[in-house]
Amino acid sequence: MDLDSSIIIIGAGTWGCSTALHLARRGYKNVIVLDRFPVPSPISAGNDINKIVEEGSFSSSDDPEDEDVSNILLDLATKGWISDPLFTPFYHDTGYIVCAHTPAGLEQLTTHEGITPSSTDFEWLSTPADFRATMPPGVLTGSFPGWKGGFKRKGAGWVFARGALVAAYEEASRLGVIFITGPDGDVKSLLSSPDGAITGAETASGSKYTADTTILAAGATAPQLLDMKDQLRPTAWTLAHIKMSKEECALYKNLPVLFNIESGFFMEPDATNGELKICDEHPGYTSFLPATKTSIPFSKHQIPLEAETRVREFLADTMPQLKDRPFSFARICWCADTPDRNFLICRHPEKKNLVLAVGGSGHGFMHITSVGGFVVDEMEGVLDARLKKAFRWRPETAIARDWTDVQNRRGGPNRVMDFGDVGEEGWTAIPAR
Ligand code: FSA
Repeated sequence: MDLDSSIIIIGAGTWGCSTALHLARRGYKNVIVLDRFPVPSPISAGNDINKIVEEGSFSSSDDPEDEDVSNILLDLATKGWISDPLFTPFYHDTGYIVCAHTPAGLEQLTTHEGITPSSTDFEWLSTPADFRATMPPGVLTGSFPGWKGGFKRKGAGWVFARGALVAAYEEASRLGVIFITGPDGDVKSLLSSPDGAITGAETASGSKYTADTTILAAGATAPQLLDMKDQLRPTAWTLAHIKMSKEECALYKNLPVLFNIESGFFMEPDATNGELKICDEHPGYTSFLPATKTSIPFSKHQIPLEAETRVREFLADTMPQLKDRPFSFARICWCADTPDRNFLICRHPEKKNLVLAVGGSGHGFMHITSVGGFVVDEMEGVLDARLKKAFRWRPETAIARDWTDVQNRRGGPNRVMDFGDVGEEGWTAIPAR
């Protein structure tokens, strides 16, 4: 493609910034990114103190044909974290514990995560003492009732997510990409020509931006701009922070990530505010409004009280010394699942000049180093055939979609919840900081 051709990216979140970076690095000179918020957007899932990164083999699907695809994806993402100077400062190879505590959870650990007592890359932890010994004395003081799982000491850990997101944005800007935010970047609709080709986007301020190619990287809000034929389910997860003392931050430095696939996860406190993030794990929350047939994201810097209870239960099992500490911050964090949890990165089959970059499906962030490269490959018509097949437009997989499918997740009530059932009084009331 002509490096002078004009390109609009809708969305300056994780995938929009990654795409901007990859376009700029390949020499595209006429790239504009539109978003309601400046980077890091308060509603981007990537605007987070940390995300889990695992090198090596991770499969989000039970289909062996996909195995290959997850390995290609993982290899490329990992290359970015361990060798791209833009991203290496943010990766902390601290190790990773993946575990469960009920028979069904342990079964899932085996079948889906592939972790068993005989795994070669994970040491098996089978007693509470085994768990407590993975971190310095004084951190894991809990009783770990029924917990079992695997510990990978190297080749996995966490990334400073916001740092990586801002770095991608800054580098893309330095290379000439223009970011337009506020009402002038807040895309309300796609523009099309009479023959149905997409010609750009119109924003809340009434500005019309036209381009040769439009890339839709609007995450969970994409279905509001384009009929996604039920291929995306906007779903939210919940996270809370607690403030740690200076001494605690020192004690908690360089901890491995601890993830119980049916109750939650945490990693070390962040370096800026000394806050520990805890996520309660569950199949997610949708937000189906009575009048619509789809889940519509909204932003909120609070979490349901039931999520607070789950976070505190997780703390009670692992670090009871922290279980009653007030939250200093919380929010819901939106993502969008495709039916098979593979990404959806493809040219639109009917709307010419439109490229889709959506469907992170709960594992999108760790690919910030590489995912934009797939988007540009698809735009240029050179995407690897295996990825092309996995990432294709596939409405046939979403016919009569079961919006309550847990999609290989567990935790909480072990079903997809809906914010409509939470009620106005059912939320935390954490003071804004
Ligand atoms: O396995 C991982 O990389 C953790 S993904 C983090 C998470 O909160 C999931 O636990 C959740 O199920 C959802 O997919 C959103 O992301």
